[in-house]
Parts: sequence; C-alpha cells; structure tokens
Amino acid sequence: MPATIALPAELVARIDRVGQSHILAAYDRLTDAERASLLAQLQSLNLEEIPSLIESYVRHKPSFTLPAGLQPAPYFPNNPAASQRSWDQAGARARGLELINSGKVACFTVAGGQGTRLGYDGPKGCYPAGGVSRKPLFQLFAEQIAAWSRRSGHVIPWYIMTSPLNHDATVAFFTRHNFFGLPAESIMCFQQGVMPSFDMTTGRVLMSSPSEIATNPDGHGGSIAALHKSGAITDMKRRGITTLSYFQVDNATVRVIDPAFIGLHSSPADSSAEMSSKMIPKAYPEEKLGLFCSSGGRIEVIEYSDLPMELQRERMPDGSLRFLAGSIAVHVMGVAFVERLATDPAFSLPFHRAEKKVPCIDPATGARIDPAAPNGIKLERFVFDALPLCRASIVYETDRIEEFAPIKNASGVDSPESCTKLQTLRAARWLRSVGIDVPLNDAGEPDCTIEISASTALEPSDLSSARLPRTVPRGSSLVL
Ligand code: UD2
Repeated sequence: MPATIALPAELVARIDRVGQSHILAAYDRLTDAERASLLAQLQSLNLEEIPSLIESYVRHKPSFTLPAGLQPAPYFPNNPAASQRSWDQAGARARGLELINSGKVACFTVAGGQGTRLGYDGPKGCYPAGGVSRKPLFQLFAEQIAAWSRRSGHVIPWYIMTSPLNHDATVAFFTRHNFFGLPAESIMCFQQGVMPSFDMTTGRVLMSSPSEIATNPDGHGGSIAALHKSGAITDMKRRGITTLSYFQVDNATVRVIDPAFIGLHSSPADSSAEMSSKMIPKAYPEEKLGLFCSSGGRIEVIEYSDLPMELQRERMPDGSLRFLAGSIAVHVMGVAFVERLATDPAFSLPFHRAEKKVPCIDPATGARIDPAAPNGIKLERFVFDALPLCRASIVYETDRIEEFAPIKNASGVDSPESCTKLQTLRAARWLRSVGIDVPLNDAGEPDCTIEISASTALEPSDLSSARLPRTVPRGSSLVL
C-alpha cells in the first residue's frame, strides 16, 4: 500500500530555513509508520535553535574563559574538628535525620548515560557490581533505600532518570526483579530529553536511518527540565518531599542518603538549601574529576578538561593540591530550587561539546557509516552548572574509601576490579572498627574479598549489633 502521510508544507519550510533539508531526503520512500515516527521526532526537537547551536558549538569550539578571581571552593572537612573549619557534626546529622524521619527526603539517580566506556550491553544500573554477590548497581542502591525506609518509618521514594536509549530496558529490569523488594509505586522512572547529534565537518544533523535523526541524551543537566516535565516534581510535592539526594548510577558505594550531608545542606546559617555537593580530595592532579571552585562568592564546578593543568598541579606549602576538591557528583537538591529553575522561562544551562563517533547514514545514498574516528558533535548539559544559580551552596568533604567506587571503564582505573577492591577496603575498615581482624597481604591490603550488604549495615556503627564471624579467613570471599 503506498504511503499516505503527506509532509506539512510549513514543516518543509521550517527545515529549509534552518538548513537541514537533507533530513527529508528519503521521505518519499518511507512507509507511513516511518513517516509518522520521523514527524514525531521533528516535533519533539527545537528546530529553530539548530543554526545557533551549529554556529556556537560545531563550527566553533567554545573557548573556556577562566572566571576572574577564581579560588578553590571552601568546604566542610570530613573531620568536623579540623582546625581549617570546625563544624557541628552531631547537629547536622540530627537536622538531616529529622528531614529523613519526617518523610521529606527522596533519592534521585541519573541513569540515562550511554556507558560506552564500560562496553556493557545494557543499562549501567544492571551491571553486576557487588564485589562478591555480583548484585547489580540498582540492587545495591535499592537495599540501602529499603534499609533507610525501615529506619525512618517512611517509604523513601526513588526517582530514576533514564533516556530513550535505556528506559524500556531499565523498567523491564526492575519489573523482572520485583523492584528489589521496594514498593513498585515508590519508584518512578522517567526519561530525559535528547539533542540532535551534528556532523563535525558539515554541521548538518546526522541521520541514524532514513527515518531517524541521530540523537544523544541531553546530559545529566537535562534532569532539571526532565524532573519537571515528567511530573516527578508534582509527585514529590504530593508526597511532601522537599529534598532530593542525587547520585550517579555508576558509584557502587555511594551513600544514597547521608544525614550529615543533608543536615549541612539545610543549615540556614551556611546554605540556601538549594543545591549542595560532596567532594573528595583529588588523588593526583590529572584525576578526571570536576573541581569545586569559587568566584564572585559563587560555587561552581570546572571540568578537569577545562581547568588549566598548571592550576591543577599547584600545591599548597604543606604539599596538598591547591585545587583539591574533586566532584564525585553527589548532591542534595531542594525540590523548590529545581522547580524554580525548571519553570523559569529564562532558565537554561550551557551546552558542553563532545566529539564522538556517531554511527549514521549518508543521507544522499543511504549507505551506513560506522566511523573509525569521531565524526559527530554531541551536546550535553551538566547538572553542576546549576550551582552558581544557588543563593548559597555548601561543599562537604567525604572519604574516597567510604563512598566513591565508580565503575566507568572495563579495566584499570574506575573499573569493576577497582570497585571490588574499594568495597573490600571499606568493609575491612568497618570490621576493624568493631574489633574484627581482617588478614592483610604483604602490601598491607586485605587478603580477602568482603562485601557488607546494606541490610546488615549502612554505617560502621550498625555492625556492633550485627551477627558477624569472629575472624575473616585469609583468601576468603564473604558477603556479610
Ligand atoms: C562525571 C563528572 C566528573 C566526576 C565524575 C565522578 C561530568 C561531566 N563529569 O564524569 O566531574 O564528578 O562523574 O564519577 O559529569 N548521565 C545521564 N544522562 C546523560 C549523561 C549522563 O543520566 O545524558 C548520567 C550517567 O548515567 C551517569 C552520570 O550521569 O550516572 C555520569 O555520566 P558520565 O559518565 O558522562 O560522567 P563522567 O564519568 O565522565
């Protein structure tokens, strides 16, 4: 049957005006289903912004200007008694617990990324990350959320941002695993937006097939708009949630809820309760972590690829790095703050440009192109660019072993192997704190693999009431 869906003349004119008529090159040969899908995709994109995006990000590489008077950001040290800045840890924890126990806190995971570096075929949250149990990342988080829900007497809602690339697979995974024991209605998966990918040389929008524009998720910064558009904010307000605990899907040991951090975030003396951040001291200048800086009294994160290396290498008289505070992408966000930004017509976060290999077709011939080198420009927004929009924002230092074990690469740094090692180091530390010996090898590292389940302990003090072995055998693999 010949296709019948005609091209609206007004759409043809708009596409011509923005210099992208190749998008419709194969329209006459498409089936009705393909035509409908291409028209729907075109409707969802902001065509009119394309020429300025091409001009600013494809034809030119935006140059990074170091903000005037840039300084390292001040932060609350992990040791509350540190002379540099002492703070009331018990008070902050009590304030955080009050919010958690009154049902005002929800978790928010950004899980829409493509995870290309890991080379895992599936949503990253499904990756078996438990050092011994091989529990998937989503389950590790779910068990913490379940434990906090039991403790607080409130079901803690969990919002998960996916992307069109992995939404269905993520939802199917949760359904297949019975939501890891959490009430299904307490989990809301919603999709972030996408941006067209551009041809690096011509500036034209790339086509992934004759009926589909190649797109990429619009970055974790897309979460601010997506939280609003999806109805998640409305859902939060209905449930009385005021505070979101934000974390990335790739960090196996992240504290999905941290009372002291939430308490610092909500301290009227220090913070606007709009958006706060956790940092770890960078291990070495080249470590790939965004850096917390301050300029004009505002906190901001400058990506490691933007901050000049001379600055990243600068040291203080005591030998520590001057720009020390590396972002582990853990934040607390006020629901009112997210709503204020998302509903402000003037609000937008800047785009960041990345050169990537984007499989596509040649629109003239329809031939498939699997590029061996980057051929495309992807545009993404970063959530930390919202920090300077806060009236005040705090940064809180945490400990790498306690809560930063990301899985990003298949091997080496930030890999499943380093993640398992960090889980063991943390478990060994917690066990030692309650007097249980952990065997060490010649390098002084645990000579065993240990994983402590969130249902056993969320923090070391929980172990004092747990049933634990008296010793850990050398070379053993244990889940406690
Ligand atoms: C991020 C930070 C880096 C440091 C590091 C800590 C950026 C640009 N850099 O590096 O400074 O804090 O994390 O681990 O953020 N995601 C989405 N949608 C998207 C893109 C990403 O949900 O469109 C999620 C993704 O699923 C993951 C997280 O955002 O949970 C981080 O994504 P990434 O792999 O792009 O960030 P990375 O590791 O380069």
